Amino acid sequence: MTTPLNCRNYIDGQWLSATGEATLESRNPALRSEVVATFPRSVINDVNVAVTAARQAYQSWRKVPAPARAEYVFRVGEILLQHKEELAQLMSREMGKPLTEARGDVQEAIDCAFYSAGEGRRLFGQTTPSEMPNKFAMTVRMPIGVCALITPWNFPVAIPCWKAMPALVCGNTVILKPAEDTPACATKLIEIFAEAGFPPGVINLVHGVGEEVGKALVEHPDVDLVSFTGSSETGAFVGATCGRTHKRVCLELGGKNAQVVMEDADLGLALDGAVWGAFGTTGQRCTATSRLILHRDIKEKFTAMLYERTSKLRLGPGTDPNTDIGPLVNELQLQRVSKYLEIAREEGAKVLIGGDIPNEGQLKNGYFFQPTILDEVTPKMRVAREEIFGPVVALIEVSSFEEAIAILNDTNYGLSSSVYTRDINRAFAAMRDIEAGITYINGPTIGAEVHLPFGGVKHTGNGHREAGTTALDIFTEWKSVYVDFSGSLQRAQIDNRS
Ligand code: UN1
Repeated sequence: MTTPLNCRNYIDGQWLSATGEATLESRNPALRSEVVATFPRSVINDVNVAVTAARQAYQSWRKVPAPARAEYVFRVGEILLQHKEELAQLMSREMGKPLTEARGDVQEAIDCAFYSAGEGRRLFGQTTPSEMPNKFAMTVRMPIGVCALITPWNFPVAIPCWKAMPALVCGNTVILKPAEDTPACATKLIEIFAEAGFPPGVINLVHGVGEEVGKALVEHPDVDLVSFTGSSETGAFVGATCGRTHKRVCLELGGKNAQVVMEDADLGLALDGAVWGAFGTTGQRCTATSRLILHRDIKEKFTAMLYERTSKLRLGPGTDPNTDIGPLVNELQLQRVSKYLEIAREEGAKVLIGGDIPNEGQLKNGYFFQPTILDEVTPKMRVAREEIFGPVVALIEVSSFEEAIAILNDTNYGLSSSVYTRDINRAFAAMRDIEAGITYINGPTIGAEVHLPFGGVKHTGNGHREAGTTALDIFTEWKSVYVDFSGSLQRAQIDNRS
């Protein structure tokens, strides 16, 4: 066992202890006895100090030319590359995902760094003719100000970077409030930002509890923007508070993503996608495949294939290279998933495989849950409607393509979706008719790339899209600029009309 990392806040370019004495700890979810890190339970005063620093820094940061701002972000990407393995190992220990996936998480942050840095030399606005002679019209993007980024534990490096990198390139300053489960990942990440040499106050880190630090940030009058990824319940609070206090708010919330497998699909391919989509990251992705909508002609065969593959998945610590499925992140998640299994049984779903906490050997030391297939699920059951965030997939049988799409859409959420078919007409109809922010054809519901918009419809979000160039729309305001070089007053809509 290694000595726990002693995490501190990073405010105004300095590593600081929090105002209060209280500390919290993160533990290895595969081995509860192992404390990975201790971190401060910050209080409102710490938030206030961070906001003051970020506000102060904003005044000069916004004037640094965007290409120069982007060079800092580029440097973060270069340093991340050097620390990729170390960060992946830490992530695997702190939140449990298998090493290959942890490396992917860091890689997503690296991709985001290089992609966002390129925007420093674009940040395009428009020029457009004026309706008046001798008058010039254009649009420019302006930063918003102080951004509070409240991030989850499931992508503890990638998600803070998705938010922070475009925010910084756009000229904002940032306060990161990371999830309580992954303070060490956040601390190591911010060490890398610090090494990249950002001026003091441009990027800040405040550890603590969501109900305290997160809430204080959301309510703080000097925070201009909140970007939150997490549950729909907390998202509703964040959205309502930001509405009341006139803050810009970007919400990335839950999902109840489905993969459709039609009777004409390549079943081997669909199987690979289903197993990866449902059980990758132990189902703890907002893009995870939570429902498998299967055409009745292939349902029996496909279910047998899925059963067989699922039975071979190896549970274990993420740090073990032989592990397919790591633990859930904490006790609460374990209880939540267990509770949904109770609900599934009460509702009459059939547990084909899994459905329990494993009790063999070392698995008892962590928050493991068996990969689970629920059969005979109907679209109205709670397990077909509510986000479980665990290695549980519900099988729903349909008789036609139209029914498949209708059931896929019959949810409050709309993040990711997938259809396996060889029929090009169906593929295009799916792209048109599915109500989701992301649709995959012949690919699983997980695996978004950083240069495309990421986000969803309905209760999944509030209309914003992270990543891609759409991230710039979150972190900037448009300004329309008119330059009249006629030397006289020209009244629009009046002087050019007889
Ligand atoms: C998330 O679960 O919040 O598309 C993000 C994916 C990853 C990102 C998931 N690139 O599955």
